[in-house]
Amino acid sequence: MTKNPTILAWVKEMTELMTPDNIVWIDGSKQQLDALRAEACQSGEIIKLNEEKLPGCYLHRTAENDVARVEDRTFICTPTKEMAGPTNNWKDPAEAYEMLYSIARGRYAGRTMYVIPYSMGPIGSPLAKVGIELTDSIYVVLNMEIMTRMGKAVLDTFGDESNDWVRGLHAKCDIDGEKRYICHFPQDNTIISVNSGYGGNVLLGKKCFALRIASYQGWKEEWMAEHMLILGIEKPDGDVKYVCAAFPSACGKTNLAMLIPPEGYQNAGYKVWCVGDDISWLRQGEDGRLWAINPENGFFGVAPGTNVKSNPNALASTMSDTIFTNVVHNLDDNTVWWEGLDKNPPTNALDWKGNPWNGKESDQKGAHPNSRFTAPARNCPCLSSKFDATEGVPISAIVFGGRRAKTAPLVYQSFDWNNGVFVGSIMASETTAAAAGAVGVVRRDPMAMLPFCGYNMGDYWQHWFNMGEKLGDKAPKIFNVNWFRTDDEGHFVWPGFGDNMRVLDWIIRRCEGAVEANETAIGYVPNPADINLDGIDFTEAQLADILDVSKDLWEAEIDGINQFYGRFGDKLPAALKAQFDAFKAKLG
Ligand code: GTP
Ligand code: SPV
Ligand code: MN
Repeated sequence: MTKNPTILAWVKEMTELMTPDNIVWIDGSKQQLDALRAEACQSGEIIKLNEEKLPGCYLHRTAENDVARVEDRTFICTPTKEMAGPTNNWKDPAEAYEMLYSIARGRYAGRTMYVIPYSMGPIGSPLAKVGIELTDSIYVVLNMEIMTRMGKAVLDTFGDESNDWVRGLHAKCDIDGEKRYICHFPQDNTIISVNSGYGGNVLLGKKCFALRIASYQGWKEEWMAEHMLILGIEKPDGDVKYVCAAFPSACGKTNLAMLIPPEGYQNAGYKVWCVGDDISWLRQGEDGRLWAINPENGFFGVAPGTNVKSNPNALASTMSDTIFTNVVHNLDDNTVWWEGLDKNPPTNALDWKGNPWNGKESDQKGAHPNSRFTAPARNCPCLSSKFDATEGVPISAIVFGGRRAKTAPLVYQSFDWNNGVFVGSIMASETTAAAAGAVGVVRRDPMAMLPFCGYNMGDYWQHWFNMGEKLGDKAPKIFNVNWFRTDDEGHFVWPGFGDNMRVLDWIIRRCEGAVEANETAIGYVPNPADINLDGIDFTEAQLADILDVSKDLWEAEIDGINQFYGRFGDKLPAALKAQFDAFKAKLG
């Protein structure tokens, strides 16, 4: 399928290492994929769902010990530990290769090696990049087909000259949690993943390439790879403003990206368009502005909580050609279910582990909290007409956010770009089920990139400052949001979901200089009267409450920020320290 000597040489080397019985190059044809689906159904790897209700859809169950990303087993393998920085696990590259090869050697024996050429970003876009993933999992092939542009067309466009492509080796081995490693070699454009079959650990185009390797590439090549959704807000006059937003895993990116505006906004002629729900690649355009593409081609979304009210567009996206992972299998009509889909759980069903489950009687959850759907972007009813645009879309605002029961107000705007970098750097959020480990613990997660930055985060922050300098007065405005403030009983105060449009509206008006705001120590906070509350049962007093900036709570952050920054030693950018000092002074 290719004559590119660098690709052929690596595939040959890996073939000798892994000793597969067969080699199949994925050309992306329907015929080839249909045959693979049939084979995976036959082996039980996937289950064909009700063709009338869910055409082209399948169910897959991972091993019980393999249901989320494993941050403690994820490594950045750079020549020195300092290059990976204090927030990454590090291994010496030579030692890592030796360890990984000893785990993986010969492990394709008796199996087929699938060679998947894929493009992150529209094929041939100047912002796109190519990868090759080797895998012994048909589930991975079928997911990559949804999540990326893949197959022969990628190699045809890539040609025979370039060596600028990312090598990805995945082997299921024994799904042994003790020997599970997700390793990145930024200097070699290489990713190796062993002993997992779960999403973010094995769909190597996603977090491994499009964030960990790409963030390093972006640093070297003056662009940015970020854990950000991209959406377009169309105003009644037809003008569309694009916003990127970085929230940690399972903190609302997919939901915001596919938001349906409240009725009042719809009647006035507002629309929201989805460009991406998880990852943005951003580059300065010829006009000096920051432009973004979504490198992905599908959505690997959190299933629980997705329903006709919370996210009808996401639900619609899963109605055909979708792979469901670790959800409930409804045996009555061969469909799927998850907590929060509706109030009518199936009674004759299998839970995510494949055990008999009666949703009316069981006190156990049927779907895993990190169960997911893999749905093609083309299915999304609000997909932006710019989804395939090779130049991307121009970004007006960047929004950071996380899960904070207290402290962070519903929304605030940074004083300027550099202050926005500070705002992103001190982000903190309660952990979720998207990664193995405790849930609900507040941790620092700068720019929602803590688990995804492929180099020293001190250098990463400096890169943000440098980008801001390049962008000058064309830089997007930077905001922070928090949908997750709780009352004394622990209930979310803000209705969220579609009503987040009210906050986006304020953000856009701020970008246009159309509305005043209150200056506080942390940034500009809205006057409650400037957030449109028409049509919801939510008072200005309630709003004032979640817009409150408490001096005590923010003072309580200082120690944590100090400690966190202290870990970076002299890698902490001077500009960030200056921002921190200014913040403390303003807080008084
Ligand atoms: P990843 O795919 O892991 O990166 O997650 P994500 O950031 O795309 O999160 P997603 O949109 O899938 O939302 C995760 C969870 O947050 C779901 O259970 C949602 O129901 C919930 N959620 C999303 N938006 C809101 C909101 O505005 N308010 C509240 N209270 N919950 C929300
Ligand atoms: C996340 O955890 O941020 C995800 C899911 O988007 S995974 O692909 O597993 O990383
Ligand atoms: Mn994500």
